[in-house]
Amino acid sequence: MAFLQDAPRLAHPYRSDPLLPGLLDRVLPPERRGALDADLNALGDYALLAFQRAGAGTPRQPVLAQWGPWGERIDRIELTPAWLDGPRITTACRVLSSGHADSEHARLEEFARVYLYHLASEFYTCPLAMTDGAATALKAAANRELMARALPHFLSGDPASLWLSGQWMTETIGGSDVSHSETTARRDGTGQWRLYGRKWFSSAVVGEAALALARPEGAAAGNDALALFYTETMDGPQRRPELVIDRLKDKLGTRELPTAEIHLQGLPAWPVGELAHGVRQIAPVLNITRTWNAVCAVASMARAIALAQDYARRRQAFGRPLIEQPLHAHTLADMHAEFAGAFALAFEVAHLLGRVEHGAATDDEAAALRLLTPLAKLWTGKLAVAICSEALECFGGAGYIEDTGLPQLLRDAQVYPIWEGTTNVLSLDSLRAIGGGSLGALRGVVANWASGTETRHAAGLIQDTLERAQHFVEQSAGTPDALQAGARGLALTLARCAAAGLLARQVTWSMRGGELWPAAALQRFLAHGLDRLAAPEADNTALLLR
Ligand code: MFK
Repeated sequence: MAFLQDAPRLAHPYRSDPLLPGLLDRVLPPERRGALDADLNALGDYALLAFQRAGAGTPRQPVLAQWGPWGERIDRIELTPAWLDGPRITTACRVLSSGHADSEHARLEEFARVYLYHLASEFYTCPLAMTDGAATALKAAANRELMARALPHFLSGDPASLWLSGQWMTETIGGSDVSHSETTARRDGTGQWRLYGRKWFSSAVVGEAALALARPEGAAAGNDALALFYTETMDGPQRRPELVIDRLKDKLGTRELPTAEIHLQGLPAWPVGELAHGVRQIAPVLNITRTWNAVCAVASMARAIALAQDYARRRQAFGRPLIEQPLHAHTLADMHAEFAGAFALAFEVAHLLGRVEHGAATDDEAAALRLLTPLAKLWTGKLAVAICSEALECFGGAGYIEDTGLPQLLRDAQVYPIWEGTTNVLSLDSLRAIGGGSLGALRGVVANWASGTETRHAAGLIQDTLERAQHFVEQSAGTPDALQAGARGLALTLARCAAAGLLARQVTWSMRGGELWPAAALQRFLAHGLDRLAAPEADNTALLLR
């Protein structure tokens, strides 16, 4: 019998996770920590089941049926099994509702669930993220009527009454720049607002509600005049006829997620707040979904590394297992160190979000969160692609073969740096936050994380790098183009400094338990460098873009 290679096996994603249980043990009060275990174990079990199911069957994709047998318009989407499981798993394990519980730890507990559920859910987490964002935006707008109507559904504990919400911003004319949006809102004879237009990327078209940007009829041009509307898509069991699904997108990855192009032909809608400044009103959705994006990106990294490491123990080459080959082991360790930093940053943002929402954070922490959110999103998005790509390489040719399931990790990861704002748009959002005074707050918060006596060297490096970042901002203040050109380098530098500060805090925490990995992760992370600043004097862009 010819040699047959063992496939990589997945250990229990919760009980075997190298980072999550330890973080929760450290930061949650014992009674909350204990109460969380049942849901996290169940989500880990489900993730294992989904992994086995994916290995055993042919991948399925959603299918849009636009017409019924007698010629009627139906726009029905057949979903994959994981998507059909979605409402039951979400409600049984309180994936969404836990984040809105009355505790400063609620968001951390929510995102621990998201981390475990994400890959098994086949990106059902995407509409969950938007639903979470919509719930948060309705609360921020203090729109009591819409809150009373929608929140019991968005945060439902019953799969039969769970509603998903979309977030309809992007149009053919723009996704990053929404100022020329063409969707209009008009009142009908009864005074009811109705939406008319075309939305170009709708990832929750199977949902029952949506938040949509539209220009009230007669309003001025430009972004300030856009308003935010809440709308519902169903009339009992039927999709409303004023919502037409044109087609599903043919995407590089996230293929189980039915992303649609839609037309709105008079869909009834209600203003969320004032009939202007819709971008400001939808900003809470953006910040929530960007946090989901960061946590889901680290979930992809965790899966890629877990499989690559398991395989390295099973695969022999040149006389010994890959894990004993120094260069291969070194490569895996590099991946681990970056992942540890990314995990720490994504979960700190999640925890801080809950602490800010419940008034348990300092003013500096609240201001830092505004900056840390885009930083976490943009850095983890890029890193997920790099780590998934490196992980595929760890399997050699097998990593490039579809039915191993491995290429999907990379195809899916490519979405993280794109949706919810590209790396460059998020870098510009970081400048927006810095313009609001967040950098000083971030520096204070990071210095506090790295203030342990065992991490003085790291603290010094972080502080020097942050000093250079601040200098870059001050030096470029009078030249907006130079500031913008350097925004990505600045953002990556700040993200790495924040992650290093959190790894330093982990070293301090580990002193009592005698754990050695945090110091190793910090050392390796620092060796990869913190500074990604672009030197303005070295800018030769114009010469290259001839
Ligand atoms: C599995 C993981 C889950 C992920 C879910 C994935 C869902 C996928 C589907 C999508 O991709 S949906 C499309 C997502 N689209 C975006 O993320 C849009 C990307 N573009 C931006 O983010 C632009 O920066 C933006 C549209 C916000 C620019 O709009 P404007 O109107 O030119 O911005 P402007 O004038 O600077 O800001 C307007 C107001 O919003 C300002 O407040 P004020 O009116 O009080 O001055 C800003 O401060 C505020 N603002 C903007 N971004 C903010 C924010 N406030 C807080 N946080 C932010 N991030």
